[in-house]
Amino acid sequence: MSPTVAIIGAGFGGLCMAIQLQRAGVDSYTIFEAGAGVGGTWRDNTYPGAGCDIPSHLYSFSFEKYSSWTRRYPGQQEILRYLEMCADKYGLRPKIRLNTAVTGAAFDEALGRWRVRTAAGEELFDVVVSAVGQLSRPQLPDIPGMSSFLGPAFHSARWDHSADLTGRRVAVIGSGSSAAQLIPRVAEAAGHLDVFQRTPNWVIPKPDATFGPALRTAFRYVPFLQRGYREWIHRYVEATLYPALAGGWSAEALRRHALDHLRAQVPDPALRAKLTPSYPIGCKRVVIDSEFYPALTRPDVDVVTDRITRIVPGGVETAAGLREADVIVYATGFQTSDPLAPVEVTGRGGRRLAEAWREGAEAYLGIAVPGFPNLFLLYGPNTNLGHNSIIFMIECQVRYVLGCLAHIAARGPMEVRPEAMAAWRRNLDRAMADMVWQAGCTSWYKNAAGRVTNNWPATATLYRRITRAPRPAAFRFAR
Ligand code: N01
Repeated sequence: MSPTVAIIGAGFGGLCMAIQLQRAGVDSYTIFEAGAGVGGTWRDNTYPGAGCDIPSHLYSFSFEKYSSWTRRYPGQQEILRYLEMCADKYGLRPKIRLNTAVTGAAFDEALGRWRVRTAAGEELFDVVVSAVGQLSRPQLPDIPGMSSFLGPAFHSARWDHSADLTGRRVAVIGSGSSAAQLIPRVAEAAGHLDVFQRTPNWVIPKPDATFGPALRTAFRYVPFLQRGYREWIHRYVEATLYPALAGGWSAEALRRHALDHLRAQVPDPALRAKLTPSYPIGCKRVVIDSEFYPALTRPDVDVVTDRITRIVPGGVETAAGLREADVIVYATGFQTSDPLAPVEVTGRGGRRLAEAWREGAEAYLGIAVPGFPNLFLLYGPNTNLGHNSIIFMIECQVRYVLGCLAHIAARGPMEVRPEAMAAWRRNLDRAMADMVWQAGCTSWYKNAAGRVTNNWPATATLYRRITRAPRPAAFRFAR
């Protein structure tokens, strides 16, 4: 009999897991989704200009080609439509419990099963698959006086669409990927925009283009065109972008590309100086956008680099004085060091996952954690990419979990051995030593202790190879 599976989250990861179970003829699963719809991050991030800086054909499932992409880089609504189409096409809807947050998951050693807790009570499952993502919990900053602000103030991932920005003075705090996407749209609407930049980011152009009807028809009907195009982009980023992050030959080329982009788009040398990063390119996530710099050169936009001291009822106070604002947007990123934190996960011996991860989140292959049998993580620790599509990694992980389910069906609960975890950690540390993320910058890739707990330090192609199938020697089985 197939193991029963609780999937937490109905974003890309959870839907991928469910689709592949469905395709394998397994329907003994339930998807628990805290929100009111499918789509995860693409349901939550509705800020103006939200979209993906990875090409559409790469940022989608390899097994579910889509001829309807209207542009090279998809917008948020288009990605959400794609995910909704997938949920419908594979008949997942009846298996998804919306508005149902998992609050706890405890491994019952006597039963060899997980007790999954929601507001409705407790249910037993053989397996838990976490698909909560790494960027699902907004991080508001800790600036004194935030609650005193009189106007609308919200996080980029919780956009308040009732706030009218037309002609208003808007403050955007933060200048990462989300800020870069929303600033051009906010600048168009606002009377004046202050962008509070603490650290400049490296920015490279996004060569976006629409796919006209002829090209879309070709994608639909020409055999292997989509597959070939996708494979070409995959190989291109693996061969050029990845080496740039690993201290390779292309780092300097990428840096020059970014500086050329800055020079071409920002004529004012004083503004250019403000926007020029002082850390190696790739240390923080590179922003891929062609509209960000032009927005910053507008006469009604200021880039403010003075330190923010507090928020006051009428605006943002900096070390250089008050900047008045009617609306504040916090584009300040996400809580990323323990993505499963809202769920109290308890493994063998009553050990809490938060406790096991006290020094930093880690998992064998980013998927399995010693002491937590039959718990599998999608987009888990050290599987984020700085150069390729996370959907590729998720598909590798789902394939691996399917392999684990076959073992569990035959041999009962499986748990990764601490020795396998230790060997994995050593390999990871060795590979990480070459990566640019370690260089002198802060980023969401690292935890508070400065350890890179989010990123994968090798190519996505290598990850696919090592996750092809579970190695039984790395696990302990119940029988
Ligand atoms: O968040 P971030 P994001 N005072 O953490 C600043 C993915 N993504 O939402 O750099 C002042 O990158 C902070 O400053 P600093 C992508 O992987 C993908 O923009 O810490 N400023 C920084 O500028 C991305 O990396 C797409 O000095 C404060 C900003 O806020 C990830 O999501 C699109 C502050 C936070 O930047 C997160 O991006 C969008 C404070 N107290 C996002 N606290 C795609 O296209 C923070 N900041 C796929």
